[in-house]
This record gives sequence, C-alpha cells and structure tokens, in this order.
Amino acid sequence: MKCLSVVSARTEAYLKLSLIPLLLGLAACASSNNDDDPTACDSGEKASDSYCVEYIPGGAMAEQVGKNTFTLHIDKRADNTPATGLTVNLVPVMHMVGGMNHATPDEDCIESATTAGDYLCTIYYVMASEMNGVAMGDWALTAVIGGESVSFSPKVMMTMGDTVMAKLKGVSDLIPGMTGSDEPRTYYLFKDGMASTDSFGLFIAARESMMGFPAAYLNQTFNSGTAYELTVASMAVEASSDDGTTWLAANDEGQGHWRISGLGLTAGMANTLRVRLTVNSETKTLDGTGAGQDYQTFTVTP
Ligand SMILES: [Cu+2]
Repeated sequence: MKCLSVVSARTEAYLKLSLIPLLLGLAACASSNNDDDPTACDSGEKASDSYCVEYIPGGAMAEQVGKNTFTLHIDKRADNTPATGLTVNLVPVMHMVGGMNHATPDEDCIESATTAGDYLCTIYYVMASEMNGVAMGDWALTAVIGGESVSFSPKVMMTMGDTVMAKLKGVSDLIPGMTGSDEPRTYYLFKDGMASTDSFGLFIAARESMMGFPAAYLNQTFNSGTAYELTVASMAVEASSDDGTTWLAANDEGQGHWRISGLGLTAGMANTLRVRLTVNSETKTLDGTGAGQDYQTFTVTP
C-alpha cells in the first residue's frame, strides 16, 4: 500500500514528462518495496532476524501482579506466513529502581493447537512496575525464539480486591542471601484462574535465587548442584475455609498447579481462605521462623 501511494503521488509529474520514467519507477518499486519485503514487520510487531512477533494481551486489563496470559503471534519475515513448530521461552527481568535485577515465575509459551503461528504464554508477576504512584522498576520480557529474541516492556499494575499472590517462607529451607548470609526460601502462591464456590486453584513457585523461580511440585529440585540443593520428596498444599478448623488437601495437578475442591464458599462474597504449605515435612511460615504463623490468607470471591 505504501508503494502504491508513492507511485500515485508521483504519477502526475511523470505524466507531464513521459511514460517511460513512470514504467521504470513502477519496476523499481516492485523489486524493492513490495509486501514481501523481508526487512519489514507491521507496526506493533517486534522484529527478530527471522520473525515478526505480535504481543496479544490475554484480556482487556493491563498486565497485573499475579497470573497473566498472553499470545505471541509469530510470522516468518521471509514470506509473511505463520511460523509453526517453534520453541518459545520467556525470560522476564525486572530492573529495579534501586539497581537490583530479578526474574519472576513463568511457564513459557505453548504452540496453539488451533491457530497457526500463535503461542500461548503464561507468566506470574511478583511485583508491580509502580506502587501507589512510586516507581518500583521496569519489566523487560524477552521471548527467546530459537536462537533469536524480541523484547517487550509490560507495565505491571497493582491489583485490588481478591488476593492474587501470597508468600510463605522456609524455616530451615534456605537459599544464599544477598549479603552473604543465608535467607529463607520464599514460596510464591498465585491464584490460578477464577475460583468457584467449590474449588480454588493455585500455582506455586519457589525462589532459588534472584533469577530463579521454578515451579514447586513433587520431585522438583531447587538449587541443583549446590549446597542449597533441595529435592521435593513430599509436598502438601491445604486450605481451610473455616478459620483453620478443618483442612482440605489440594490435588496435585502437576508442574506447580494445585487445586483444592469441596470448599463450600459463598458466591459473590469475599471469603477468607487459609492456605498451608508443607514441603519435606516443614510447614512454611509467614516470617521464616519456626514459631511464625504457618498459613497464608487469601481473599476469594467466587
Ligand atoms: Cu522488583
């Protein structure tokens, strides 16, 4: 389209001269500036050497702390057709105002079974770009496509209302700290989709370093090959909707996903749910001490 408008703008002038330069002009245009131009991606797309990548948000809302889904649509630059069969991994980094960098949990991208060139991605943000008007830092979200990559800069908002993320800490379950001494391993419990009156889903990840937030599930190993190595030999996720009188065990749905059923929550109301996490017989606590509160509280409105 760009090509045609250039030609038509020049047409009047060419007609005043002769037809030959016009034909030459059209020929030059066709060879250097047509729609198959391998150097161009549409506006709104990010370009790598071989691909044009479009970020399609998963909903009407901007990115928020907690679970976010989105689609990457990837076309081949060579012929502008959908690129299929790719491995697409996410590398999120928050560049904090204070100069520190950290990652956040994600589940990479899975090729769509229905739309060629679509890759469905899931990420769980642990921190907002800005809190109460104070800048926290900037997120850089890199999608690694084969040996190539493109980068996005999502603005991650705080959330209101229902709890989207809560943390619990290890007691004797430690990781290397920032200042040389050890610190409790932090477990991140993310609300995993909408709750119903009957069931509530969680995605759970654990910190192994500022850049490592792997999912927590049976037989997962954290800090592999180091003095802090921890293999999850047993893991229990439990919830109580009656202030701790009765606890329901979550079902392990694999790869860090857990679901508690039989809750009997009240529809349209803010219910309070206690969630308890035990890994290798140690129940995690709010403050990482053995005497600390050994559950987290979620506000859940089914
Ligand atoms: Cu941060």
